[in-house]
Amino acid sequence: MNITSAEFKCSSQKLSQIPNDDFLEFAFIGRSNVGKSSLINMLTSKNGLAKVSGTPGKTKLINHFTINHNWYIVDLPGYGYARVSKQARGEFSKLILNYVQNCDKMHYLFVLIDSRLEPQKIDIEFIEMLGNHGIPFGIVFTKCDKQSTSQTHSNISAFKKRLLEQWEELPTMFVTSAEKKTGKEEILSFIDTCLKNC
Ligand SMILES: Nc1nc2c(ncn2[C@@H]2O[C@H](COP(=O)(O)OP(=O)(O)O)[C@@H](O)[C@H]2O)c(=O)[nH]1
Ligand SMILES: [Mg+2]
Repeated sequence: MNITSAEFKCSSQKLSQIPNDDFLEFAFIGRSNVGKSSLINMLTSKNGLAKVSGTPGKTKLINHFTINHNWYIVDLPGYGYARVSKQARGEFSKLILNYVQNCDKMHYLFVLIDSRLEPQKIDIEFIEMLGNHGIPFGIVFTKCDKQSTSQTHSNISAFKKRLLEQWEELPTMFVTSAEKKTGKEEILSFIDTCLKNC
């Protein structure tokens, strides 16, 4: 699929404010600074579409972008940007939970994971919550240009191993670099297939 048109639609601070139409939503989420805005810009080939920031935790709203006049990319707020206490972990913001658990228009959720890191508790807990609620999701490993391919593969293997401790099946996975445009075709053709099967 080619993205020929990508436009900012709106920012919402509540589920009741999101667009009331029948465009399907493909949402992106992850820890702050994981590379969400960069990935959205890379997928849409539009550099200033989502704001890229070196300072984590800035976006607290749900941002909708209209793609090809018939579906949405949804940029969700990052989770886990504060150095929160152990107890606070796993308590994702109400806005995030409300959207991912209750938005019927959300067709698929891409969970971004920094490919440089060993499995992070907060990501594992988020994925566990998704699995428990039967939310359709895939995993996008980001920033793979920042290390060798073998290091990326070894980190992804560790992540898979961690998931298999809890789940029998692994979700769909993508390996990406916003810098090198790695994974663009794979994600866009995946979305294309979803749209065609609806
Ligand atoms: N080298 C490299 N840097 C990246 C990549 N994706 C994001 N970054 C950098 O990581 C930082 C956070 O990116 P951003 O897209 O704002 O993350 P967000 O908070 O998840 O939206 C920025 O300094 C980006 O330039 C990538 O694929 N490769
Ligand atoms: Mg961002």
